[in-house]
Amino acid sequence: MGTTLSTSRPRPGRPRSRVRLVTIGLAAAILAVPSAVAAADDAGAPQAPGDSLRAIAAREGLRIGTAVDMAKLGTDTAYTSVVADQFSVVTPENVMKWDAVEPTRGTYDWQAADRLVSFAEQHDQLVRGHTLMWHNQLPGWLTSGVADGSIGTAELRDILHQHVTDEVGHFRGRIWQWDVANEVFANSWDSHPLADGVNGDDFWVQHLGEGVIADVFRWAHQADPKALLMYNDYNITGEDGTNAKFQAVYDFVKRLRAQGVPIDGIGEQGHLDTQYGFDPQTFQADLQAFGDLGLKVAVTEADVRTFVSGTGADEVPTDQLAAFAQPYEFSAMLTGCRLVRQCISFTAWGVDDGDSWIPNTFSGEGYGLLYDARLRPKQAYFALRQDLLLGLSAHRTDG
Ligand code: 9MR
Repeated sequence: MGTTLSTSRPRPGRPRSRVRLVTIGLAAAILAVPSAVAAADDAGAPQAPGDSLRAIAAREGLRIGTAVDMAKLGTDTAYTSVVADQFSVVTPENVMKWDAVEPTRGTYDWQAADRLVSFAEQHDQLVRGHTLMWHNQLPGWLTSGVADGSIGTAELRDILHQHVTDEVGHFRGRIWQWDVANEVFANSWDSHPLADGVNGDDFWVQHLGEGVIADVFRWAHQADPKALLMYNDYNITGEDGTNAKFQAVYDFVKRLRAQGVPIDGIGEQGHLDTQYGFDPQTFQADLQAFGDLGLKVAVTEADVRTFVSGTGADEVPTDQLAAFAQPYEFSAMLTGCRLVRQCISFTAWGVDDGDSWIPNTFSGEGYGLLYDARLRPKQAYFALRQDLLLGLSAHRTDG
């Protein structure tokens, strides 16, 4: 299982002298690197500003990420600068999904995805590949073929195998983490959970049986033995208030590991909503439990939504306290990740509130991300930056 591209994180409790050096180094970096994308270091790679999220987090070996909208990257200059300056790992929000890469059967379109991977390489960023087996955003030719019976079970399995082999193979050596299987476990509201908690109504499970979950990991591993292979889902760190989904995923991946299935990590998506409770202790404990299985963990799609009035950059939380809950929950998720040594990256699901899936899915809600629609950093952004800085200066009274 792959480790070449992975970062290893220091355990909490670093030697004092190193912390002091790091703090001084950071101060120097903040003064020395005023602007980002335009500046280039000796190796030719553009440098991020010293006070950016990515620069501060790099000092503790953590990658900070964002989902990227390829309709904006490279065309919207301000957006592109934020992606380059602030983040050290990127996830394609949509362009690696099956409907995007193979809209017509047998004809691949890698253009947008290739462009993101090249951008990442030019900006010293890693890439989270998203996603290989998911019930959503499947090409029409596939879903209609299954629905009308022209694609039978054996052929469907071959098609999935080919898809995983071709996509992972296409990007071989250039993807840090792959979200291999996405959202196959049942939530409390799903109607047909299987005995082990897998969602019996999931498209792939329904048609190919739950054994396919282990198979996609095996196929992905064959195609790129060095990529970190992740299972990615939401509500798997107690957000549903019961921890039942966590337990099901935990038991399942423990069995997969015991069977030698090449799964390297768990992606906790981190889609929170201020109207529901959030328990940072459970969040951290669940991430730690996955880590203790020998898995890496990552927060892969963080956002914290709330009810809003106004639109665009004038969007404000309707409940004044939600304006505090939003940065708090972001901060608590980052802290939970940082306290778990196996947590290798923390990714927000988009850059700004003007470009988020939230308002399209949850009527009346928004305000979920780190930047507003005019790309001004919000309190959540500053909270994360303060948290990261505090980590560097935590021992400053020592000397
Ligand atoms: O953010 C994505 C949005 O643009 C798409 O329309 C949507 C389609 O299902 O998928 C969104 O991303 C999802 C991600 O791929 C998997 N986890 C949930 C995310 C939000 O729906």
